[in-house]
Amino acid sequence: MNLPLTLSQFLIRELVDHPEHESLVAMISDLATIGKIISSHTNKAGLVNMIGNADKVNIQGEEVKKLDVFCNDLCKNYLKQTGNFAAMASEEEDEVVDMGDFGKDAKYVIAFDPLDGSHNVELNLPVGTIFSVQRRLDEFDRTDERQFLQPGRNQVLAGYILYSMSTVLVFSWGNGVYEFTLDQSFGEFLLTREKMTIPNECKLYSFNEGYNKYLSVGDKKFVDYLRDEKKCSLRYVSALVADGHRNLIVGGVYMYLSTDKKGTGEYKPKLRLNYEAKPMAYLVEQAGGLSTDGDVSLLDIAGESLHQRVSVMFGNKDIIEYFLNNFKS
Ligand code: FBP
Repeated sequence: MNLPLTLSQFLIRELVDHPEHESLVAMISDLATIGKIISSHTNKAGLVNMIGNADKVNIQGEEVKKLDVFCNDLCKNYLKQTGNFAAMASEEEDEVVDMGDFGKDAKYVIAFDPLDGSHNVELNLPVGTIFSVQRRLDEFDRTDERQFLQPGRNQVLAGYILYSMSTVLVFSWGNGVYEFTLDQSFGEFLLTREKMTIPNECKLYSFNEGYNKYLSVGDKKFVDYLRDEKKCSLRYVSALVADGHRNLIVGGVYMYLSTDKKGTGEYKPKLRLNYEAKPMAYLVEQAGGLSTDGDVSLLDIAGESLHQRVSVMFGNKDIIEYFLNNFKS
């Protein structure tokens, strides 16, 4: 039997070649375990009363699902045991979480969207976990939110786990993007793509077209250009991880642009900078693509608050450059 490299083999090789990557290797190993556990729960969510709302609203004012709570608690409690992280931020936590005594001397902080696209759970559609790791800053207390307000270029590790037809772990620690696919039968992640590069062609655009009328003039012209002139096909799963994953493989542009739904002239973004935009942008740029908030790279934005939202566009290099040169307001 010709088995692809397992994640364990990959990590051991990395450790032999780069002993200084010991913490990164430990982190990926722990994140893979989290991925296996969430994968097994998403697979049987409808059978074990894990579908539906948790009767809770998060700091973003969104209904929290039972599976959101499960995934958040898992990330928090499992990673507390590892001692790799001093603090954690999460879409489901109002404040920065102290990672306990084991994490008191840890050199890293981690931000999560524990279950991205959770509205898809009851529909049996793809969801994902997104993570972003940065170095702990010595000048601030470990639970100071400024730990998380570093520009995305400071990330030392970023990635996601997509729970779909199969479960895939995609990550980068600054040396290209790797994809491992979980073989559920024996519980190992196997290497399926390495040094991923986003094709430099734009056949697809991913955007909620229902919001077209709420866009700024420049953004609207760009979406119209993609659809009417460039003849791109629309593909939209409505889960950032799934849409981002597809576009990373086939090329194209993903957009969650600021909208003015109330007609007040104020354009509001939806996606969160620290645990959605930053890690996805890091992967895309590692794969040779580009990202922008409409003005600068998403990796150059130092946040101002933990749950800050930002306008998001990422994709292959040419199309993002075309936007910046022709449609930027
Ligand atoms: P959650 O992390 O709260 O699930 O929200 C983020 C998200 O689900 C993205 O994954 C997705 O791209 C977007 O919201 C979909 O929003 P909309 O339904 O407005 O297009």
